[in-house]
Amino acid sequence: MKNDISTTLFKEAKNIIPGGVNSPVRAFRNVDGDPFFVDKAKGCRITDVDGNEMIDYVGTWGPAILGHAPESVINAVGDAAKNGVSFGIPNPFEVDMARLIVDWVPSVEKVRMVSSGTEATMSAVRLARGYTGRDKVIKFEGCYHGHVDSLLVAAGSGALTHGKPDSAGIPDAFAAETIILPYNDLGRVEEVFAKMGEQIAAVIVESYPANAGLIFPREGYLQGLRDLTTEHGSVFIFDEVMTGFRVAKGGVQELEGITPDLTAMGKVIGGGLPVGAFGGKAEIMDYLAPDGPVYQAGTLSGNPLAMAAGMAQLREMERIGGYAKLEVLGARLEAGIRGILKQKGLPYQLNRVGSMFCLFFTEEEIVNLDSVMTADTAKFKKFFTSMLKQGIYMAPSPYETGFISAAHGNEDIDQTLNAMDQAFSEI
Ligand code: HOZ
Repeated sequence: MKNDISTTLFKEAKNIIPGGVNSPVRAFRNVDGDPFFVDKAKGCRITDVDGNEMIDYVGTWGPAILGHAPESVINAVGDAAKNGVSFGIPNPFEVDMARLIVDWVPSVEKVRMVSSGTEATMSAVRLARGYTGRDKVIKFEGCYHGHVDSLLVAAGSGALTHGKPDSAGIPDAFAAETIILPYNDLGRVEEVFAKMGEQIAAVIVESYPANAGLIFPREGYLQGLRDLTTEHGSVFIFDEVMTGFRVAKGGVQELEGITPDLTAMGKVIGGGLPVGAFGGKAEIMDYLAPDGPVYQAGTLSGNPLAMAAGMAQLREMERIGGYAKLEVLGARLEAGIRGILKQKGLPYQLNRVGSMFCLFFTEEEIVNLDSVMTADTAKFKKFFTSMLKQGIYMAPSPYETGFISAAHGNEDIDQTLNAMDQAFSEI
């Protein structure tokens, strides 16, 4: 792989941008390398500034469900831009988007738009505290809810990748309001509620944790959390920033038949532009200003370009039967990987739902962060490096989830499987 231009850019970037990147997950430190710089991306392929073309499974960390630069999104953004790029005044796109979210996401009766997934979870937690008049929040080890102060403890994603699950800069007093529990252990949650249930404002959980690999809930776990929060008057918050509009139109809550009180959304809903949203029961959402006492705001919230991009992406997914297509592609990739692992006698774990997947270099069943941490990171590094050399871009961390887009085709999946066959032989 040629990398002269990327190397020069990264050298300059390191002098003027901390670590040379605008988000730590983009750094290649965990895979002993330097990031490449992208020139352009179309469909499932990206081309870097040195002319290397790759099949992409990062998909801008989730939003690119139709692949890169889909015509429908480009046209919608272009059309909207002609009428103005930002108003700070209500615009009709916001109402269309709110209507779509309320229609698609089973638990959402009212919704407010924000500009990122972090803002969505942060606002949902504040609202839960304002609504209940309580301070404590339960979160789970390895779950990542964006870089919200009180949630940046025992966090996943880049915080875990770079060895900082408990970030510096979070006052002890903030962290003390967050109760950290292992994922998939309902007994521990019951104990905490029995001891201090009247202090717990909310339980926040990634609907399927996807920032420490991809972990699935045990049978009854999510319903158990739902029942406990109802019993104790706490707000149950589903973080569907990764899974919302990705695993199904209505996210995990549709697949699992769980009704959270509040849902945080982002990624796919913005069509690649900066968007988040949080919504839920009208009774709780009405605690927001200007109707209620909980303040929450944003200059760019409901931005017309972001709304147009998101609407166009979601409507196009509907038009092409995107979710069914992604399931077929995901199943092909899964069957191929399982076939290779079996043939080579490798005991690794693979988790997949629809177009989301993660491979764990361990023989332990993946149920929580402890089991994720048994994976062999040296093997992951070799695997990642081999795949990249063969023109397949996976996230540069063993703790991130892969994404297939509707622009991937059978040939792309098969090319990926051939590369995996080779990579597994090299590690
Ligand atoms: N939430 C993203 C996937 N884990 C990470 C995006 C970022 O931190 O830049």
